Amino acid sequence: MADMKIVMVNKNYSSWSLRGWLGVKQTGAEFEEIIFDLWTDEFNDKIKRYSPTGCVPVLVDKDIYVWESIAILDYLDRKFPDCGIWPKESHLYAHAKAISAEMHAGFFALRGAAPMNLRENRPYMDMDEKVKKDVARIEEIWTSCLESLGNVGPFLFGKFSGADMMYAPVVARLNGYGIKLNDTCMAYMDAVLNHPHMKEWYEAAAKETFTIPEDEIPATQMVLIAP
Ligand SMILES: N[C@@H](CCC(=O)N[C@@H](CS)C(=O)NCC(=O)O)C(=O)O
Repeated sequence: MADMKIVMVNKNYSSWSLRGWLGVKQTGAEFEEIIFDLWTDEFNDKIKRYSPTGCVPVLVDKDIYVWESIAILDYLDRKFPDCGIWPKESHLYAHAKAISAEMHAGFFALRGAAPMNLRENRPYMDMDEKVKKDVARIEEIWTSCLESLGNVGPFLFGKFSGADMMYAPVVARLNGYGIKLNDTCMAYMDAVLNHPHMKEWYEAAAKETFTIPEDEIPATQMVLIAP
């Protein structure tokens, strides 16, 4: 039996689960997936065994429990220092952690207006000012990493890192809602969507049948309006 387990909810919808899973996957170590259907009685009954917050993802490494996606990435980087979750150079590490913290603690307008739903691709509708502001900041973050930090791409810090893991669900949202960015960012989104771990996640999501009605906005009614 694998020492590490990652507790998650449905791959189609769970942006936070995706971040933790990409981290554990990058280690190359064996791990087990425990997946619940979000907000079902079973989830509500069992999640507290793993998570003091009642939220996923949670990484269980024997008797160590790590909740919060960014803490999971830090824990894995410390346990597997060669797997490259965070860049080693101090200035790149600082930049990667800062933009990841921005994602972890922000972009509420985009998150609220455009729930992750990997099975659906919707036509672009419209964005209100708050969503536009979030998208503009994301474009600025990605462009500055890809063009000004001197890396060779295709990812934010060269190789696929914790920063890409934190932004991978954003890539999925922008792609799914048809939101276009500059050419540099579009090429970056393409690289993320074609990363083998992302493809594996998308394939698994496509096989899920559980639905969350709130995240199944009919395309005809969809307007990106911030909460
Ligand atoms: N800040 C947390 C967010 C975790 C989160 O909100 N997870 C959602 C699933 S995507 C969840 O567990 N929701 C359950 C609930 O709110 O009851 C992290 O980074 O891990």
